[in-house]
Amino acid sequence: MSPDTQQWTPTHGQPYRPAAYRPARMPGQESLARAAELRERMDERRTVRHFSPDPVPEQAVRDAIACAATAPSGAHQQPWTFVLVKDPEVRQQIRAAAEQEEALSYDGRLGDEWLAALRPLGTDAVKTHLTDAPALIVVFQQRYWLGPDGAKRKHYYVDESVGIAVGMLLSALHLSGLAALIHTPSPMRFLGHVLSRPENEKAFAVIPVGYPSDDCEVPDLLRKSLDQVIVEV
Ligand code: IYR
Repeated sequence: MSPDTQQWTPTHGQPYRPAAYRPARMPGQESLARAAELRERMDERRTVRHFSPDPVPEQAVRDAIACAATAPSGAHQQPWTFVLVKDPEVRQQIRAAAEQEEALSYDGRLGDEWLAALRPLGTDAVKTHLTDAPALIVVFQQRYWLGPDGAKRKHYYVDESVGIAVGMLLSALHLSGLAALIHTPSPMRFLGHVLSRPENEKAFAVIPVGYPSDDCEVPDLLRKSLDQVIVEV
């Protein structure tokens, strides 16, 4: 097969073999009960900014990443890399670089409108969560892949694919009893340098993972009600 037609897939561009898919159908009553329970459990998820340094069960974090990696993706290209950072020195390096960027952002780079939007949440340029939390998951998007001939091959719907995967990651972490935060220092280019990622990867978010600190507080947010978010036709 010529490099032009070669694909990144294990099938080298050939169609996947069809596989029978016949999951047992869940009785309606059970669906209702599970959906209601899940709704309640997900409503308990909160973004946490104050972490305990206590260690977390590492395999639970890897399993959550494995859940995220089951996400659907454009052309099933799975355009994601999850870097699990445990090393305290690397977390310190990430914090120092993030705080440098965030200081510029909060000092005016964000602009008045953006700063006003953030004010109710009380965030600032100090990012203690990056060193307090025992683990960080740095999510990278693979904007393209490099074929065997070194040429760039496009990935499709990368933002959507990685966004869905991160949503699944947050759900998996929460349902495994772990707290997390989506942190998006901007610009994020330093993450690729600190973590020595290849040039086809672009940082998407930093996700500290751990337990809330003993004195953790979260804003007493209100969520939109169901009828504010659903339109049924
Ligand atoms: N990236 C900055 C600013 C920030 C932006 C949004 I939109 C938020 O919802 C929260 C923070 C930071 O991480 O502080």
